[in-house]
Amino acid sequence: MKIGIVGYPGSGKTTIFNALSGLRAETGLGGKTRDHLGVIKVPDERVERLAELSQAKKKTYAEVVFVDVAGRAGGVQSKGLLNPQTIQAMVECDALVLVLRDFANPMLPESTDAAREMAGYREELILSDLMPLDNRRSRMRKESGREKEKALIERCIERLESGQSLLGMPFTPEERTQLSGFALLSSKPFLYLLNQEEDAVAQGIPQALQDHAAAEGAVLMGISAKIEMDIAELPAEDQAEFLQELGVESLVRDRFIRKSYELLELITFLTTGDPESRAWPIRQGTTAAKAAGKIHSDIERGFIRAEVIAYPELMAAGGYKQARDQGLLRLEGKEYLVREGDVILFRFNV
Ligand SMILES: Nc1nc2c(ncn2[C@@H]2O[C@H](COP(=O)(O)OP(=O)(O)O)[C@@H](O)[C@H]2O)c(=O)[nH]1
Ligand SMILES: [Mg+2]
Repeated sequence: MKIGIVGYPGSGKTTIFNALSGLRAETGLGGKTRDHLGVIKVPDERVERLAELSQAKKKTYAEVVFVDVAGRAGGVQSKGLLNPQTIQAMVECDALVLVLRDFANPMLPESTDAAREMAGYREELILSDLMPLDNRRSRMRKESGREKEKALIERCIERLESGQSLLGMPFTPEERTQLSGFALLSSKPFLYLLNQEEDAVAQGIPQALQDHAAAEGAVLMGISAKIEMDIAELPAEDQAEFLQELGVESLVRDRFIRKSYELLELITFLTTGDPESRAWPIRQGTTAAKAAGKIHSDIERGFIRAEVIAYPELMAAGGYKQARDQGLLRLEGKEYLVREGDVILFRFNV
C-alpha cells in the first residue's frame, strides 16, 4: 500500500511524513525539491503472538509506503498545485492524504484558512481530471463507434463539471480499465489531515470544517505534526511514556494506518509456521484462491484447499496441533471469502 502526502507548500507535509515514517527529511523551504519515500511496518501484535506459538524464525509485518509528494512553489492563492510530476507521483499512490494547514506559518504570506485549502484541493483535482477526459472527448467526436466509451467519458465529465469528484461513482471493471489510462486523481480514496497548532489539538476539529468534510463524505483527522514528529524521534520505550503524559492513547500514526485500511477496504489475513509468521493485507471480498496468489502464484494455481481458523480461536486452542485435534480447522475452497484475522494454511500442489 502506497500513500501520498499532498498539500500546499508549508502545510506541514514533510513534518507529517517524518512523524509517520520516523525519518528526518528536511522541513521548511529547503526540503521540497524532491519526493521522499518512507516505509513503515504496520504494528500487529498477532504476528508476534503467532510467532511465539509456532516458534517462527521470522516475523513479517504488512508495510505501508509513504511518499512526501514534492509540490511547487506558491500557496493556495496561486493555482496550479499539480504540475505533471506531482500528478504522476499521485497517480502511483493507492490513497492520498490531503494536508490542510491550521497553524500560523511565518514563512507564508497567507493567513490560515483550512476550509479554503480544502475547496482548493478539490477544485484542483477536478480540473486535473477534466483535462485529459476533455481532450479524449474532442478526439473521439471525430471517430465513429466506441459508443460505450464515449458515454462513460461523458458521464465522468458531467460529474466533474458539477463540482463532484469521481470517487464513489459506480464503475464496472471494464469501465475501470478504460479509465485507468487517464491518470485520474479524484477517483482515489483520500482523507483530509488537519495540521493543527500544538495547543489546538486537544480542542478537536472546528465544527464548520467538520461540516465541510461531511458534505463531501470525506474523512477528516486532526494532528499536530510537530508534536508527532517530536514523539516519533524518541526511542520506542520513551514514546509510550510520553503518550501517557499527554493523555493520548495512541500515536496518530496508528490511528492513521487503521483509517487508511478502512479507506482502502483492506483486511488482514495471517499465516504462521516454523519459517515465518506474517500479516497479509488484502481487499475485502478477496477469495481464498486470490489470497493464496498474494503469497505465490503457484499456490493460487495449484490450490487444493485452505485450512482456516480465526486468530482468537487458534490462540485459545494453544496451537495448530490442538486446534486440529479439536476439529477447529475449517476446510475452505477456492471461492471462500477471506475474513479479517483468518489464520490460513494453504494446501496446494504444483
Ligand atoms: N507550529 C507548527 N509548525 C509546524 C507544524 N507542522 C509543520 N510546521 C512548520 O511549518 C514549516 C513547514 O513545514 P514542512 O513540513 O516543511 O511543510 P511542507 O512544505 O508542506 O513540506 C516548518 O517550519 C515546520 O516546522 C505544526 O503542527 N505546528
Ligand atoms: Mg516539504
